[in-house]
Amino acid sequence: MGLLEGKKGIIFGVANERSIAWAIAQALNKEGMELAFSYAGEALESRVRPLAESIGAKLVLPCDVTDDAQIDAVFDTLSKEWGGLDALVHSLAFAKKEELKGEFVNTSREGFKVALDVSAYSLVALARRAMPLMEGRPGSIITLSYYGSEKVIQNYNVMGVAKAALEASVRYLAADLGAKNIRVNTISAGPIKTLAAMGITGFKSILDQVEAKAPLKRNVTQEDVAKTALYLLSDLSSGVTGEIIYVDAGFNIIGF
Ligand code: NAD
Ligand code: IMJ
Repeated sequence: MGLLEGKKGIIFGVANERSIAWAIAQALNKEGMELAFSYAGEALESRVRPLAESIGAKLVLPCDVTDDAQIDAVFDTLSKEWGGLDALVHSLAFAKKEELKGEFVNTSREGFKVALDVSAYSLVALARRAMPLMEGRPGSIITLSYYGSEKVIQNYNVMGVAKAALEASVRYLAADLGAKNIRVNTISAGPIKTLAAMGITGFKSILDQVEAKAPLKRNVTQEDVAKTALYLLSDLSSGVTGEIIYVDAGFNIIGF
């Protein structure tokens, strides 16, 4: 019997087969969890639906996280179809392309607002709706962060500030939701070649530096991240909440 047999989870953030969220979905499904998926915008439905169907998922729902009505609709459907929820995966981020180059000091007011809204506030919005469905299950919520929240990384700019807000939100949410036996944690992943890393100036050089400096002398894969997600979303991590777990081949512990 799988670790997650009889449990139900929703995955936000699959764009294609390279998405970290897709690797997490496969790992959860392998352990018996029934999954629902959301997609951001019609263009992505044709990518997400076949992936979801390949693992027998029936609920594939539209959800742009900047739209409260779409978020409400997702949780209404979950409430009607499932009547409860055990796991939520928040694996999404967005900043305008022009904000991810040049100097952070030039971040526009609108660029700051968009990055923080999509990449950080969305976790709060989703957690609040998940709460009544998870109450007494116990529940587990995870999100994905990056080291640029704590150290300055070239071109990451306003996304670094958004990830800092995301990580702080995880701690405040963990404090609020703990009494309901809902845990909230972050995985801080090393760089991985996904859609969110495409066209980023200097990305290859960052991968090379991780390989050279990280204790494990390699980069991490989506599967490395998915295995830690499985731990955080299962009873194996029953005593862990409000944490940042690094899946970065150890890169963050190295000074110079
Ligand atoms: P990805 O492009 O596959 O996933 C990003 C997802 O964000 C996409 O599915 C996209 O549809 C979604 N998204 C963007 N705007 C949205 C909106 N308004 N509403 C709903 N969804 C929206 O890339 P990924 O690398 O799998 O990224 C997943 C998460 O992992 C992100 O939070 C990212 O910051 C984080 N992360 C990535 C890396 C990396 O190097 N790839 C490293 C550490 C953390
Ligand atoms: C993204 C930008 C700059 C440097 C970066 C990254 N490094 C890494 C990433 C070093 C690892 C990937 N990452 C951790 C992200 O969180 C990416 C978020 C992202 C990516 C894009 C690209 C396309 C776009 N907007 C984006 N918004 C957020 O238009």
